[in-house]
Amino acid sequence: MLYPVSTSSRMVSDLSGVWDFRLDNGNGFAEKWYASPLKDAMTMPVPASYNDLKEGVDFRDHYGWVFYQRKISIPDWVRDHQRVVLRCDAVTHHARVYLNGEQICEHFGGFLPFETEIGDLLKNGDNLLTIAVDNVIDYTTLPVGGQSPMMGGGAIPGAKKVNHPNFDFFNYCGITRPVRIYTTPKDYIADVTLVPEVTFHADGSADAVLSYAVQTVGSGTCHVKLQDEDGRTAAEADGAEGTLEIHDVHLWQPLHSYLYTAVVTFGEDVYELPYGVRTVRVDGTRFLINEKPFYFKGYGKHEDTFPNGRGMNVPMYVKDISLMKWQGANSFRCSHYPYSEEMMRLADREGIVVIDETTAVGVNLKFGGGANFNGERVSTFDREHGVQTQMHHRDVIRDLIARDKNYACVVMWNIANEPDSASEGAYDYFKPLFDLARELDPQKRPLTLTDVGQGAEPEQDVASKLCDVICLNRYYGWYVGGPDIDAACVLFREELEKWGKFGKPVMMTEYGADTVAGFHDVTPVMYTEEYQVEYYKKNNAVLDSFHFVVGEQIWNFADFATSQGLLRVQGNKKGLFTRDRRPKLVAHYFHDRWHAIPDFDYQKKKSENH
Ligand code: BDP
Repeated sequence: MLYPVSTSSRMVSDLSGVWDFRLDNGNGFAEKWYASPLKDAMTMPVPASYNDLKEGVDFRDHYGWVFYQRKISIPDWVRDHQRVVLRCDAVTHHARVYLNGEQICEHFGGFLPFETEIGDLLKNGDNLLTIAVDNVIDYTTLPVGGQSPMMGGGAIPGAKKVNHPNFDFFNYCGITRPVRIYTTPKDYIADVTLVPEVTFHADGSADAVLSYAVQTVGSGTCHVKLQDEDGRTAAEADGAEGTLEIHDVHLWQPLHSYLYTAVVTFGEDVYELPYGVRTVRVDGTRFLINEKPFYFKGYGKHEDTFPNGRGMNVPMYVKDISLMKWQGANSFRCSHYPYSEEMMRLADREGIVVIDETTAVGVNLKFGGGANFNGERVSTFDREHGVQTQMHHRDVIRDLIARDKNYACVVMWNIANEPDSASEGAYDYFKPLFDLARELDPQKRPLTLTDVGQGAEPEQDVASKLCDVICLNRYYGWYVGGPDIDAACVLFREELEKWGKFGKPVMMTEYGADTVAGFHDVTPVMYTEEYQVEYYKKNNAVLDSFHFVVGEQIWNFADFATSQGLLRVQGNKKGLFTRDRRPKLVAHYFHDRWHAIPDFDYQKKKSENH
């Protein structure tokens, strides 16, 4: 799906601003709140999660539907000549959209865009747009909601109805990313796909052939021109499919971005797509970007700021990438859901390498006793009682790849975070999903799932069979063995040795320790800033001794909000930075470490040292 841009043939009208808002009291649909102006409406900004924007626990933890509303109008002359599309970038988790009281579309899943044509439905003058949003998560949704609290013990009699996330981040919801109206000519470009093939020469130069496909609707002729950053034409071709040959191509490199612009025309329609040329593949235990062995230095992140919640926060995206560069990082993972398109475009532009992730978090009913608490033992993939997410999981993979397939920054797809990957039924659940992703990605990027282990042998874990890169989330010295980090690291080393036997690259996609900023001790005790430094020094010493380890992404870039529980001190405190981006002691440790680790060839250096 194309990101909406203004060009000489297309207009974008952003509906960001203050909308009318009301929490459902159970009667919203029966009383047709979507059909007339909301009574007693509150104010609510779009885009943003609503949870932290008004006071009180009942508001923050509201369970169920809410209604957003505003007026929209489009000039007649635009509607006469152009196609008019309403696009929602993300509505968490389930949306019903109404125009003048009629439902015009519905969407499941809170982190990917959807759109619908409204040109023929609009009246002259004002039109009433209502978006009803449901935040309920359960065994059929991604992310998965449990039947009892994951973090805080069992539900008690009389407890009020709330969501029980089977994941460790606050269930922020609402219209979290922009809602826009955009126009195109009636005959239009529906999609553009570019796939690079690069020939590398001994002198360091390279030539590229880009295969392109333009999906169109209506009639017209198609032309594609590739401009370099100075606006010069690097290649051009006619037709809806073909190739573009770039002699002496300027490659997109980690931290050295270079974006061409593909200017696609079809009849009257013009679409412009920024596009970086690079290759990515796995070769034995190496992860190659532009044929050079890359070492991931970076983070698992969250879209989480105050008071936006998970709402788009472009200044913070820019700040975060600036902090990453300060620290010597080169990558992050979109844990645990697709990030906003603004962030993806920024990462492309800043040269930050991204592991792109689906919303499949919590596909694991074993967590902390988790959803099968209270004596109930349900296996995750039990056909009758377990999760019922596979169909939706397919949709998410399809829509994620459709949205992000052209980004150079995306080098790997993560199919799920910490699923119950060693249990019965896991292979039957995941094999078709991996097959689907391999089929749909035009660039055939590597695939992974971030693995939680739970004591199973690697052979029993579908990660060893299906993943191109073994990605491990491990907490040796925190959940496992803390505070005896040394003893825990012996186990860590033994486990890594086992994963190394598969001849695949291995990387850490999570490791960390909760640390409350300002807690200090000469003796590094748990939760102090000193402990976090010790934890990482010792874990990193283990990583540095294995040549097949291709990266370290720490957990987490910054402290973040989550469900309440005995292990969570006003949020998850594993950040290298606080929630407002102040560095903890460990941020300086990683600054020094990562500036000393090259982006490429670190594995070779490690082999030489051992
Ligand atoms: C992992 C999860 C992550 C959590 C983290 C933690 O992938 O979402 O926040 O552990 O416990 O299990 O901090």
